[in-house]
Amino acid sequence: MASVDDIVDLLARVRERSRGLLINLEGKYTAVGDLHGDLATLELVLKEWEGPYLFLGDYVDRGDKGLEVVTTVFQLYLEGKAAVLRGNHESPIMNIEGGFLDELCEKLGRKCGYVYKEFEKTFATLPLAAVVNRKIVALHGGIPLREDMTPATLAELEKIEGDLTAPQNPLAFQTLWNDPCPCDKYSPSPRGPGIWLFGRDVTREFHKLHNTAVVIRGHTYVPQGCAVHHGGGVVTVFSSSAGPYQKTKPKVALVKNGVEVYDAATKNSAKCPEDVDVF
Ligand SMILES: [Mn+2]
Repeated sequence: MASVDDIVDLLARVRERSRGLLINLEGKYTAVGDLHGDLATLELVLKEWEGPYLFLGDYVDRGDKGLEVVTTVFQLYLEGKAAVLRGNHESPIMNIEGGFLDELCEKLGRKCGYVYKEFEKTFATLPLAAVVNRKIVALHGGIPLREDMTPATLAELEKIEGDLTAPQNPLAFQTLWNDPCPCDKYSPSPRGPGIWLFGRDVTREFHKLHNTAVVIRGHTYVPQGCAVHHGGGVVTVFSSSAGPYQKTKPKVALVKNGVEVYDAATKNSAKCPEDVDVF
């Protein structure tokens, strides 16, 4: 187990290397969905799948090895072996109830509050989205909607300023929290106020605006570990079998000019259900 000083130093280095809220990537990536403290699956992915890796957020809470997972992911980032996006669980609004703060206190003792504040500051600097080879958009939750309910652009995400701790900005918040629905337009999300389910028209318009093909994202729990939405315009990858997700078969995706989903353990090509209605 790393010491408090080592963890605080690692977090400071991640903040120093921050490249903004939108990053551009080139090449072939192994994308990894929600891990939620599942160190065993992370280790399996690092052993069986080649980097560089593209982590889609939700490293902590629910599983009991969130600290190990998030520090491993950050270490890979500092070594230039991974791109690391923010999930809705990289936030104080989740970590008090979700288990990560308790985990820090169990593992680090009385300095846990101080270390948590360092995590909080670091989470706020993580990118909200990545564009791979100008074709594939990676983010944790979903396409954010403006006040007039049209899709926001990546350029708008890039320009977001101000305090992103919670995050307070509605477009940033929705990028971490929205989900696709098997519908045409949009509807309020059962996840809570300010969160939306977005439909086929939103996805089509978003890809038209950016000349992109696929949004790859995590966030939605599906027992199969993956799902395809909106005729392939959105792909969900889920990579945790920790905590409440023990029955999941974790998936990863190869991302280049398209998105191919595979079972993380067997390496077989995955059959992902289409247009699942999880809500
Ligand atoms: Mn999530």
